[in-house]
This record gives sequence, C-alpha cells and structure tokens, in this order.
Amino acid sequence: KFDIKNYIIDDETVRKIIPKRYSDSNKGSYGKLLLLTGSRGMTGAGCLAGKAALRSGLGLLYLGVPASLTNVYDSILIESVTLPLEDDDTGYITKGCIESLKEYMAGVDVIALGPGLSTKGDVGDVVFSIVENSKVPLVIDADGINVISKNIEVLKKSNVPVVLTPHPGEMARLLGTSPEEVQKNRINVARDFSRKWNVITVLKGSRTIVALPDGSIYINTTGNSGMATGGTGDVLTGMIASFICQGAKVHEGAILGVYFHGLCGDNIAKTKGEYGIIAGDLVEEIPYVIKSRL
Ligand code: NPW
Ligand code: AMP
Ligand code: MG
Repeated sequence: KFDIKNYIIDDETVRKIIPKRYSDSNKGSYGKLLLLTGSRGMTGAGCLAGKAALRSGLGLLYLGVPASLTNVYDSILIESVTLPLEDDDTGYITKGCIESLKEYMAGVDVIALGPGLSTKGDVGDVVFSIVENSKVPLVIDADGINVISKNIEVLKKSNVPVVLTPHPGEMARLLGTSPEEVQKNRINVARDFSRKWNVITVLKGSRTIVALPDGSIYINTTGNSGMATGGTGDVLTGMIASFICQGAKVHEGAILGVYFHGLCGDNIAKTKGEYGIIAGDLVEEIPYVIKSRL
C-alpha cells in the first residue's frame, strides 16, 4: 500500500497556516471559546488553558466552571467571562448544568473540555452530552478523555470534528492497554485510533504525533524534557482550541498548537535550561514564538 502519508511539522509547515489578523477586525473576529474545566483542587488547569488560549490570539474566552469555584477564575483570569455551572456545592459539576451548557454552547465557535474536570460524579454525563450535541468543533483533553474511555462508542455520536489530546497514559486508557504498549508503536497507535473513531488524535510526548482520520501523520519537531511537568498539557489544549477559534482548519489548529507549544519550551530552555520550566512559563512565551514565525 502506498497511501501512508507521514509529514514533519516544522517552521515551513506552520508559517503557511497561522491564522491572519486584519486591521478591520474586532474581538468577535478571533473567535469565542467555551472552556469546560475545573473541580475542587484542580482550578489551575483551566487557568493555564484559558490564559494560553488568550495568549495565542483568541478573541473571547468563556469559562464553564463549577459554580462554587468561580471566585478562583474571576480573580486569576480577569480577561475572561465566567459561566457558573450547577455543582454539588463542593466543586464538582452535576447533570443539572447540562441545560445551561446548551445555551452557552450555542454562542461559541469551539468547545474545549477536560483539563482539571475530574472524573467524579456526573462529569461523564456532562461530557457525553456535549459530545453528542455540539455543533462546533471539540478539543477534548485529560478528564474529558478519561470519561470517554469508559464509553468510547459516544465518539460515534458526534457530528462535529473532534480533537483528542491524550498523553500516553490517557491513550492507554482509551485502548485498554498499557502506556508502554502505546509508546512502543506510537505512530500506528495514533493512526489506527484516528481512522477507527474518525477523530484527530494528538498523541503527546517527545515527538508528539498528530494523526488524521484519513491516515495522515504529522510528527512534531519541537519540545524538550523541560516540558515534562504538571500543567503543560493543559496549556496545549488552550493553544489548539484558540487557533481553531481564529479560523485555522481543525487539524491545522492541532499542528499549530503542538509546534508552538514545543517552541515555547525550546525558547525558554535556551535561558532557563530544562530543569526549572513550569507550565506558566510556556504561556508567557506564546506571543513571542508566534511573532517569531510570522
Ligand atoms: P507513570 O506515572 O509515569 O507510571 P493521569 P494527569 C501515565 C489535571 N491537572 N509516558 C503515568 O504513568 C489534568 O488536567 C491539573 C508514559 C500515569 O499513570 C487532569 O484533569 C493541574 N506514561 C488531572 O490533573 C496540573 C505516561 O499517565 C498517568 C506519560 C489528571 O491528569 C496537573 C498520569 O496521568 C494536571 O494537568 C508518558 N509520557 N504521561 C492543575 N494545576 O490544576 C503520563 N503517563 O492519571 O491522567 O494524571 O495527567 O496528572
Ligand atoms: P500532560 O501530560 O497532559 O500535562 O502533557 C504534557 C505535555 O508536555 C505534552 O504536550 C507533551 O508532549 C509535553 N512533553 C512532556 N514530556 C516531554 C518530553 N520529554 N519531550 C517533549 N515534550 C514533552
Ligand atoms: Mg494533561
């Protein structure tokens, strides 16, 4: 068979697909993102993802978060609009929020979900409802992936492009295998998963792979071991969603996200080295790496 297409993601790839900005534009021109995130003890994930989306050029950020935790987001993410979701009063969303979510979902261009959500209580029901009902592209990470692992057939009920961003541990949960098995055969694992479930798979790790449903594979060339630290994946989720919101094709949003995310890590490593990078450093580096490739 000669239909296998593997590509490298490098400077040349991304320069052609960075969404343009126009002088005659406004915040609506650069998209509205709904980020469903957060649970007790994991508010940082959404703050990182949300800030990364804004630093990547997003027009408007809406944070769907457990009602009892909104204070955290209101004080940390002062540029975003907080949408309180019905919760159990201890910081875990409940099924009751599905109705209000439907209203919020109607007004946005992309929905990102999963960072810091937890898998407790009704999170699964809420995530499945979004997968089944969304009319806009979805970027699903972390606990969004973890609950889908328990009911993977739900992916067939989606009517929109879906990007899944598993790390090898999450990919193993999706497949019912071990991270070691995933790592042994990263390209084929990602390719088979994308073909079977008709999704764009971003299999993270050293040399992140972006796999498309048609079998194409894009291999990233940026990034380093300094990025192996808590919260860096949450930053990537925000970046990918942001580029799609700004008008990139869905798979191009994934390619732009992984490339610039890794480039943030590489730039920072030039001064700080690979030991002391933290996820928030990546967020602050985003504007500079984009500017460097325009
Ligand atoms: P190990 O430990 O190496 O044996 P989980 P999580 C494996 C939120 N966060 N290669 C790993 O295996 C996230 O958004 C919140 C091989 C382990 O078994 C999620 O909602 C933060 N194996 C939630 O926490 C900051 C690998 O996967 C498992 C691997 C849980 O997400 C932190 C670990 O993954 C965090 O982002 C690799 N490259 N990578 C906040 N500030 O609010 C991972 N594994 O159990 O899914 O836990 O990724 O921390
Ligand atoms: P997560 O595990 O969800 O927080 O995601 C970790 C992020 O850091 C992903 O984007 C990985 O690709 C990246 N990352 C982690 N370790 C490395 C590494 N050794 N080399 C390059 N990138 C890495
Ligand atoms: Mg993660």
